[in-house]
Amino acid sequence: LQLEMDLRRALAQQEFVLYFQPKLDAVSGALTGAEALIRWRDPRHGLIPPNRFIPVAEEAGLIEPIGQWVLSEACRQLLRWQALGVAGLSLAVNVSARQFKQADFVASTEALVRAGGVAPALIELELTESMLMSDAGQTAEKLHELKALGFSIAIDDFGTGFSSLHYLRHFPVDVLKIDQSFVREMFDDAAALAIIDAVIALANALGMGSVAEGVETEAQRATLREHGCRTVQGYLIARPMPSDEFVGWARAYR
Ligand code: G
Ligand code: G
Ligand code: MN
Ligand code: NA
Repeated sequence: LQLEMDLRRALAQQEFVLYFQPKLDAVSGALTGAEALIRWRDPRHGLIPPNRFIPVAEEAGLIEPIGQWVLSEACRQLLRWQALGVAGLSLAVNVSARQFKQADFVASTEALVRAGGVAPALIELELTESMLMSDAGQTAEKLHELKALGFSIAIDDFGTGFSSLHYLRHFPVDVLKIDQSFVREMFDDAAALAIIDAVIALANALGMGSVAEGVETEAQRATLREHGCRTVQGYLIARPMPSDEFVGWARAYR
């Protein structure tokens, strides 16, 4: 309850901040985009990671306003980057299950991005498998509406939820994000590498993009590239960082 009150205050006092982690084209190495990851700068406890407060925010009904803040702030930062010469990037934003379930999710997302002055094509919405599996009818409709508006749809942590390959045929998915647990174990567990291989093949065959997360070593990156993975993200390239640091990083990288 204390945490819930603190979260309300955090929202009111603008204590949330977005960090950004770069995503690279696995073949050319070009910087193609970033993932926005929320943190809470608590005046007493310092920087708090999302795993510690997103579940509470969901329980407390605070995830909608937080999700809306994330989208607005993501748009604001993307425009800033463009003004600072770091242009042509797409920005991935994590969406929580409860946020996506809201009846007005599509309308409110469109309104926020429009108000933010950003083309929906530059925003990639990261959804999880479990979100897509519950209430498949509603989900399909929402995804098609988001697609029609120009948003890009990624399935986050792919392979860790209750997947049905069925939905890959019926939902307009653009990108599969290979969960970092597979990447972490790719050289220790033959099954992990086999699954990575299968997911990349699936994405390529269906005309979808593939992102490997949690890439920490050159060996992982090289193997992912050899297996046809399109995009890489992880500490090897850079840790998630505040916006200004991201701009500096992007300039130095180019
Ligand atoms: O950044 P970090 O690795 O600590 O993120 C941990 C988890 O928090 C990840 O599952 C990530 O998807 C989630 N997360 C990060 N930022 C956001 C956000 O803005 N909204 C939601 N709903 N989840 C987020
Ligand atoms: O669930 P989601 O994919 O949104 O969560 C991404 C999380 O993974 C973030 O909390 C981010 O900080 C973390 N992360 C990003 N790159 C790496 C990495 O290379 N290694 C590890 N261990 N975690 C990472
Ligand atoms: Mn994510
Ligand atoms: Na993930």
